[in-house]
Amino acid sequence: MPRASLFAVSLFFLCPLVLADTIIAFEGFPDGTVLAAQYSGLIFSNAVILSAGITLNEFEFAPHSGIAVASDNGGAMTITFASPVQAFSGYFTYSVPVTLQAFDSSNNQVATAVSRFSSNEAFSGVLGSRPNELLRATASRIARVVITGLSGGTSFTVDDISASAFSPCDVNQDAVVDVVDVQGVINEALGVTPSINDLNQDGTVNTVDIQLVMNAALGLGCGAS
Ligand SMILES: [Ca+2]
Ligand SMILES: [Ca+2]
Ligand SMILES: [Ca+2]
Repeated sequence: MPRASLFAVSLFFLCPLVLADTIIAFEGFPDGTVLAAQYSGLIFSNAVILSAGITLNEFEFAPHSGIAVASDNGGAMTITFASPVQAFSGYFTYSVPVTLQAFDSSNNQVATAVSRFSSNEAFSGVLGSRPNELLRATASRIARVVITGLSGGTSFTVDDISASAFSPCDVNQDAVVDVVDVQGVINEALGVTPSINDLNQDGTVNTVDIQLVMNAALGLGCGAS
């Protein structure tokens, strides 16, 4: 077997899932803070911080982390992402069924998830339920998620939300950095395809960028700047 093929095979088996995760625990804000653009890369609407011992009934709506959560405030909670993400999740405690919808930038629904129970508070939740159910939506390009409980809000809490953006080294944006991405950036360096993935931002796609993707494909992380 030629050396090039052997190398390709080893890259294939090593390919890790390389995602840039943003996790938000909602800690550190005063109780009652209305969320908007406090977290970089995300814009919230209809979301408010509730803290244990103040406005949060933590005995029913136990935080998944710390003392604070976000709650739907006045209507369905919406989170818009500055750059598309390919997964969104959060831990939900609810007094009515909750629907998580994900939309792309053209407003097409690309994923949906529905709570398992009609309610899951610690004491009042239906039999068999527990607080902090993980709801998750995955799609290739999520621009926005809408989380709906009661139309007027104040019907669920969410904590420890996670949004996974594409790694800059994931050239073809399929959520895996592997030999296909290495080949993609090689083609750009050779001028076969347009030079898009200038990962170190030095104005040209060349061996330095190829090396960055190769390192990422080998599980060494994406050192893109
Ligand atoms: Ca928390
Ligand atoms: Ca890829
Ligand atoms: Ca470069």
